[in-house]
Amino acid sequence: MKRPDWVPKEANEEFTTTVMKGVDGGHDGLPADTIVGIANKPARTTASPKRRNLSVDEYVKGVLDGERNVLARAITLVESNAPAHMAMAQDVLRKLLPHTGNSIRIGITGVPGVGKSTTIETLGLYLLKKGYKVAVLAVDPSSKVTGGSILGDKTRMEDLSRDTRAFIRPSPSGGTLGGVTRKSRETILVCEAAGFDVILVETVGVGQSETTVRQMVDFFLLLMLAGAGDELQGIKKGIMELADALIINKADGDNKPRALAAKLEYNRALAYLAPATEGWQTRAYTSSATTGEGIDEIWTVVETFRKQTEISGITEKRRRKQTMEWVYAMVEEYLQNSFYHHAGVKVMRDAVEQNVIDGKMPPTVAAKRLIEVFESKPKISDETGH
Ligand SMILES: Nc1nc2c(ncn2[C@@H]2O[C@H](COP(=O)(O)OP(=O)(O)OP(=O)(O)O)[C@@H](O)[C@H]2O)c(=O)[nH]1
Ligand SMILES: [Mg+2]
Repeated sequence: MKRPDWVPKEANEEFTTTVMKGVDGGHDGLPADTIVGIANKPARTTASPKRRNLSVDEYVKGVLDGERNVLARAITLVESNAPAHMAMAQDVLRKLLPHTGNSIRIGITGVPGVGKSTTIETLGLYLLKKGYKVAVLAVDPSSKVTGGSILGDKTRMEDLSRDTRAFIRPSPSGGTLGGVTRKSRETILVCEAAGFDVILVETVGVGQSETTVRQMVDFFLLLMLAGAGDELQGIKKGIMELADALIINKADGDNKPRALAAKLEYNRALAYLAPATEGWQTRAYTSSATTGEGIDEIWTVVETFRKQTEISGITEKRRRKQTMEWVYAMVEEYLQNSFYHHAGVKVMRDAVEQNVIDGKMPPTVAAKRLIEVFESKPKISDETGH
C-alpha cells in the first residue's frame, strides 16, 4: 500500500496509514467544542454512532422529547453560519416557538475569577435537588474559536455536567457580538422547548457582553468580591445599574467579615441607583460558592423577583421589549454582514482606508464613498465569515 506523505519515515506497521471513509453526515461542520471532551471521557455529540442528517420535524420532535443529542445538534444548527443551516434553523425555531417562554432566564456576570462558574455549579446542583432541570449557557463574544474556557468550565462544573437533568453549552464561536447574541438567544429558546426550567447564562464581565446578556434574561446577577480598600473603587456604576442582585462571593473563611462589610456598603450605594427592574429594589447579598452558604437565600430572592414581576406584568413587558431588540439585532447583523461581504466594498476598502490614514480623504467622505458603492449594486460575495 502506498504510504501517504504525512507518515514519518521511521513509522512502523502500527502507524495509521489509511483513512476510513466517514459515515454519512459524519463531519457536518460541528464546532470544535463538541469534540473537546473532558480527559478520558468520550466527547458528547460525536459519540453517536449514527449521524445522519435530521429533518426539521426530527429536530423539533427530538428537542420537544428532551433528547439530549438532538438538543445539542439543534443548537449546533442554530449556531451555524452556513446559509442552508440558517434557513433550516429558522424553520426549527418557528416550530419550537410555541413551546418556549416557560423558564426563568438568569444572567450571571462579574470579573474573571470572581466565581461565576463555581456559583453556577453550586446553584445548579441546588436547583436539581429541588426538582428543576437546569441549562447552562455561556456568552463570550471575545472567544472566537473554541469558546474560551470550555474545558475549564466543564471540569469546574463537573458534578453538574454529569447529571442528565442538566445541560451545559459553551459560548458559540460567532465572531461578532451580534452573531453571538443571536445564537445565544436562539439557544435559550431551544433549551426552553426542551423543557429546562432554569436557564443560567454566564458571561465574562468585560466589554459589552453584560449589556448583551441583560437583554436576553429576566434576572441579572452581578458577582463581586470584597476588596481590601474602598469597596466601590473600580466598579463600573453602569454595570451595577443593570443588576437585580449583587452578590459578594467568596464570603468564607477569613474573607467573611470583609464580605459582610462590603454588603452593607453596596446596599448603601444601591439605594441611590436607578433600579434595573421597575418596582424592584436591587440589594447586595453574600455567598460562598464553595461552601454553598447563601445560595438558598439567592434563590429565594430570584423566586420573590419572579413572583413579583409576573404579577406586575414586568416580565412580560421586558420579554416583549427583548423580542423587538432581537429583531433589530438580527437586522443589524444582516446589514453588517452584507456590507462587509459586498464585493464592491471589499475591493474599495483598502484604498479608502489608506487615503483616510494619509489624510487625503476626510472620514465623512470615506464613509459616503463606501456606502455609495454598497448601495450601487446589491451583491454579496459567497463567503459567510468575516
Ligand atoms: N474561597 C472561595 N473560592 C471560590 C469561591 N467561588 C469560586 N472560588 C474559586 O475562585 C476561582 C475562580 O472561580 P470560577 O468559578 O472559575 O470563576 P469565574 O468567574 O467563572 O471565572 P472566569 O470564567 O474565568 O471568568 C476558582 O479557583 C474557584 O475555586 C468561593 O465562594 N469561595
Ligand atoms: Mg467561568
